[in-house]
Amino acid sequence: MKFLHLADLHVGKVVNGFAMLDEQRYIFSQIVECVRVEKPDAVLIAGDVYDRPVPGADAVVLFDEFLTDLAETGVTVMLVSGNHDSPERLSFASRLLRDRRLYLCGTRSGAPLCVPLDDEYGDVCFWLMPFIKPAFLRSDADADHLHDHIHIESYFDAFDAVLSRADIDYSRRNVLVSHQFFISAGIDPLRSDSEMNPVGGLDAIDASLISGFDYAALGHLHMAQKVGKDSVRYAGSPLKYSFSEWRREKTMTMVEIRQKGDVTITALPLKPRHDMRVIKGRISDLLDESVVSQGDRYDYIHVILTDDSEIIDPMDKIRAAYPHVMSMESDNARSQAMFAAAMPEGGALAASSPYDLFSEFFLQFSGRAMSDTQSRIVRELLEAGEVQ
Ligand SMILES: [Mn+2]
Repeated sequence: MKFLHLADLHVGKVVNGFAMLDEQRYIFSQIVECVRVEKPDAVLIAGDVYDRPVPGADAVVLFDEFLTDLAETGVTVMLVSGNHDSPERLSFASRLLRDRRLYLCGTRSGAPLCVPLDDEYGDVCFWLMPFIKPAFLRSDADADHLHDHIHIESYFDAFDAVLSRADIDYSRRNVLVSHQFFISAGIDPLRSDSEMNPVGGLDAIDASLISGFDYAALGHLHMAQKVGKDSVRYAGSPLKYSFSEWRREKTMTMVEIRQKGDVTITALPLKPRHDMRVIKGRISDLLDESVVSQGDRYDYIHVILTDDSEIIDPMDKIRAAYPHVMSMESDNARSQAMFAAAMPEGGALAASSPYDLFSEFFLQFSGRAMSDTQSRIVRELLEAGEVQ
């Protein structure tokens, strides 16, 4: 059984004002070509298909083209919703499309959906688990399982409750497709700035919960990585969506499971049409044609200018040489002095209460102060020890 693991497509994403749609179209055609050549049995897409719950029309058109191209190769496609997706919209026509070997699993009802595929060694069961959070289960109208809800406080509880409804025979071969924040005890995950970060990591689920699967095809973290063991993996996004990833290469993950316990994992390179990179130096050097021509001038660029003197309209000048320049900062004697002046004294920070720190954070993040209700909730959570 051979399958391609993808995640975090974020179709329709706009990065620093630049629509990524053409980049996505380019990378999707590379993925389809890989499916034609490698002939996997299935393509798994582990959530965050779209960047927004209500994607733009052009994003829907592009994803429709991608699914159609994949279906034409004869491959089975399975996908689950991520935290960016609307579960209901993603499930549109899902029951009809199962006949076409397309499994769109946006919403959850009861146990996770099992899609069995067989090969010469028997069945592999693919368990499709859409993104869940504790509140989804607390509001669950599914009265049969009401006794579960009383104890559902954390993401771990919620995931555990749903998984325990599945009748999984771990002596056979099982693959999980899921979009959650899994962590392995004692190991810091690689995070990208383009992920949505709830404060404090309350969404983390210990990966021991899913260690019984022969492979866990995960979505949520945008950098490809394993979680503890090799067979529990994030595929990562197929494109770089923030400069925090600029030095890393993007891949898609091909997995082959033969007999139970015999798993091969291969990272296949993805080559973007235009890369994302950081350039640093004096503006006269960066604009020199011999420097510009060393790379693709249409790459998405973050510029760090080191000039000490004032430059008039630096962004316009940079853009003339690098049309896709996204952002700019200065790293010179002046900016270093300003940074030092803006840092609070160590003592001032230590003396602030957690509530004061949070309200300052909220103000900076949202541009307004907390409402009375919001500040009451935060105080209650802090007093209850839920947030530290
Ligand atoms: Mn994502």
